[in-house]
Amino acid sequence: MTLFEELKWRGLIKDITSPELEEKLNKGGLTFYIGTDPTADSMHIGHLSSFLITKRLKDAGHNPILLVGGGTGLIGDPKATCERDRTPREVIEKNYLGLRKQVEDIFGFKVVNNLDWYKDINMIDFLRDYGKYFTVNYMLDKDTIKRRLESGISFTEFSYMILQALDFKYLHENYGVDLQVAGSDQWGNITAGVDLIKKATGDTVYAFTMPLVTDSRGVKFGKSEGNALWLDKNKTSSYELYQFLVNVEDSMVIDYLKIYTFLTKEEIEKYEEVNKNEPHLRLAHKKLAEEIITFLHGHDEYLKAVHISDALFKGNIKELSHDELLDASKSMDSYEIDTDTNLVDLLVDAKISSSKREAREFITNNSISINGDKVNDLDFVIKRENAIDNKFTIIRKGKKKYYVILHK
Ligand code: 629
Repeated sequence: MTLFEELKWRGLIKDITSPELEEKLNKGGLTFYIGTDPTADSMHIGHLSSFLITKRLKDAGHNPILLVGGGTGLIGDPKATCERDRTPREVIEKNYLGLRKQVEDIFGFKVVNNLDWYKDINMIDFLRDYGKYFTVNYMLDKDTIKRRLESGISFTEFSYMILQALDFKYLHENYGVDLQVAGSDQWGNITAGVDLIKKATGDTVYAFTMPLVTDSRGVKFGKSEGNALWLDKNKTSSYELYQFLVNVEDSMVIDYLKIYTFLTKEEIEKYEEVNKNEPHLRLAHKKLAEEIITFLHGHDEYLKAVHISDALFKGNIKELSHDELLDASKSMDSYEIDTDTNLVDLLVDAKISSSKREAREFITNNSISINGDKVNDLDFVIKRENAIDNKFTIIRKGKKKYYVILHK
């Protein structure tokens, strides 16, 4: 398979600016970039599918540049729905530093900051030297802008595409960038750059976008969880990531192996076979988790996530270290208490049981464990002095359900 055929097979090509791009991608040697704005100090799982393309293209002989938008982050890429709040400069700067470090740590490729070339452009020069290349009609015709005319869009966010176009031109002229890649939501911003470069320099540059990754109901990958799945393991532990990944839909797991791993076509087809014949083994799911967690945080983090998962499955929380318990507790429903509390009352207050009668039933038939020990005493009291680290008590109900009680 050529690189382009492989990207197609993996479902990683949505739109391309020109058919010539296929041959150029297969030949290698293109300098390309992908950008992200510092809307937070970490990327989340939704960024991963598109950012992994940098390694795929690098491995195929292309030259990656990663951009973190210290400048565009101050303006805000218009969302389809509504105007963004204006984030304070110091927050953008903090996010920029966190994001830049993460991007360098995970991918190790050259990182540039578009504030470096924006900060020297004054407004008159910007309007004269760049504004002139964009007609308002052209800008109004972009899908994201069209969608926002109803709810209203500020001149600030309306101008954003000019900045991203300016980036592409700057990187083309100063770093020889001939290709920009991104997720499908970026098509308007990217083509603005392709058109600007054609108009201003006569050069032809290229772009392709990747599809938005969703589950079978069209919900963005990772968004079905209550909280975001961050690529920073201090925000989302490897165990939380593991839990999410081993529980993705059977019907989607092979597509995710194509999108999120570097397994070969032959390897993935083997997992497809196993997933069809023995789905209960969840080997494809575990491999997805192993590949993503190992890529992001190293194999030891994956092994730690498996160890936590196995211990909780067997109910042996005593074998977990303090850190492992902390990680595990982040995936559990939690409930706070500020005094020592009778177990029956707590089970009802924390909605672990629907009534005192049910709570008593659970306790009497040995369905409740406290910090790994079975408890069948109806007068049992949950006390801070017996809590792990004086801070939390882990309650297990039946075989699989865990709750963490936080002692305030
Ligand atoms: C200046 C800024 C550039 C090029 C790109 C950018 C950022 C771009 C954007 N991207 C999204 C983001 O920052 O907003 N305007 O969160 C995000 N991107 C990765 C993928 C994406 C996209 O970081 O392209 O589709 C998510 O997968 O939404 O010169």
